[in-house]
Amino acid sequence: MRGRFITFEGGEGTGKSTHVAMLGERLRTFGIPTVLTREPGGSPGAEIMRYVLLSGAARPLGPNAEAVLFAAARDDHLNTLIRPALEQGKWVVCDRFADSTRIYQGVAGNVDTMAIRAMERIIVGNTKPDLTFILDVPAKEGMRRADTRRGADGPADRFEGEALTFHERLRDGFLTLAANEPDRCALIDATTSKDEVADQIWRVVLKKLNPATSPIQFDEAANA
Ligand code: T5A
Repeated sequence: MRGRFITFEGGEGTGKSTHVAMLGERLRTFGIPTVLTREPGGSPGAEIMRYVLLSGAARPLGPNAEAVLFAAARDDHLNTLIRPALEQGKWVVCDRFADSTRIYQGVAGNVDTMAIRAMERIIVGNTKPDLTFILDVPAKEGMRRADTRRGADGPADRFEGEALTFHERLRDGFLTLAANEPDRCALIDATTSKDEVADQIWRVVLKKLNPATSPIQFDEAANA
């Protein structure tokens, strides 16, 4: 039986990496083999594309080309890591996935929606997330958190360096996505403490994916 595929989405500094790690730890406590990964990247080939994209080296090529490069990285990641893990019954928790292309390149970068959807059909196909968490904080707060995490001297990457208005468009795009796909997407108020956010996320996982029905042994004792 196929494992479960969970993705985390949202703007910069909303806590995706933090909660991918916290959820992964909780799932493993329950005896569920879990693979934690990220985009862009997650496989050797896609990590090379990550460097090209986040260093800004591809920026002069424009948003259309960047969208194609994100899709190419995703293709490698899906083929070499995500699909094999799901086929083995593992749960895959991924920090960003195809929704980031829809929002960053589509909504904020003005890449044609039909082109983005066509690439998604070809690359993602049926490997759609079972559940997507959209972490929401005001854009200014997200940028403040990302700055703090990076440290005062760390350079901003390709997208962190964009203006506040760009980040506000991203937030609106993610909120619209959550409203349009309520069955798949769970909107999480990520302004509260890490533990409170993690509890909100765990309640949704229990309700929507019920780890007890995982094909892998569910260790109820771990919950005691
Ligand atoms: N991109 C990606 C595209 O444009 N198109 C695509 O298709 C894809 C896949 C990836 C970039 O690529 C773009 C989007 C991105 O710009 P990245 O380095 O992977 O870049 O960075 P991001 O995904 O943006 O993630 P960040 O590292 O900026 O932030 P996170 O992961 O959301 O946040 P996190 O967990 O690192 O937390 C940030 C700080 O806040 C603290 C943490 O401890 C940390 O210090 N924090 C909290 N503080 C207070 N309260 C809480 N509840 C907190 N939760 C976390």
